[in-house]
Amino acid sequence: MTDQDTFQLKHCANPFIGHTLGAMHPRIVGRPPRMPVLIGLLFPAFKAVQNQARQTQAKNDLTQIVNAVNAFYTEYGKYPLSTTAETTFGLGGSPVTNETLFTELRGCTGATGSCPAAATINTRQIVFISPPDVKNGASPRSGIGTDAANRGQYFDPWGSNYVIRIDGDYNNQVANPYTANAGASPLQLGVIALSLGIDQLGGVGSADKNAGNAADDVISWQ
Ligand SMILES: [Ca+2]
Repeated sequence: MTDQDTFQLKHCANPFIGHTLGAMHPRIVGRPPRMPVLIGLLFPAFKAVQNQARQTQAKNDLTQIVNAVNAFYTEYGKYPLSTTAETTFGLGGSPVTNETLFTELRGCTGATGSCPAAATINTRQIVFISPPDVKNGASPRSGIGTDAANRGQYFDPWGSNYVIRIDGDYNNQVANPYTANAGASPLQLGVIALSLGIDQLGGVGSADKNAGNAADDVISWQ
């Protein structure tokens, strides 16, 4: 018996396990996986963590958007709409992009910088929300678009416009964008918002919130 074996017998709670691991140890560390194999194993885990972080970011943004619209209502006694119909901004709505809403909520003073126009309904030009500009205007994510093609649009972390639905007819209800597993329809709310998620599909007009293109959507109300 070597001195090391004697030490393990004296000091380990289970000397057999200690001895077995000791014997395996050189084989485990002796031939590390080749780098491409290691990257192949770690990359999916990294992507999953990254997507989880983006979902958290989207949820926070949605909360801020809903709070901003409600703050506008508190300030002006009406929603930032130029119509008296229930209105959806973004994919599946009219308009299909959201810059007209955020021009009002950001209190834009003119067609300058990332503002496409001056606010007209927000007559006192109060700032209700102030997201950052996107880092890449040609491939916009996580902020306000700055290029001519997307100026003033508020993008989610995957590159789609956030979708916002507002109770423009003031019946304290909005239609639920999903037919199942996303709460009642209509929803007893004045404003809701959603992100299309990593697939950039789903949202308004989807069936089951837990299935297909809708499963990765991030919603403000649940
Ligand atoms: Ca989706």
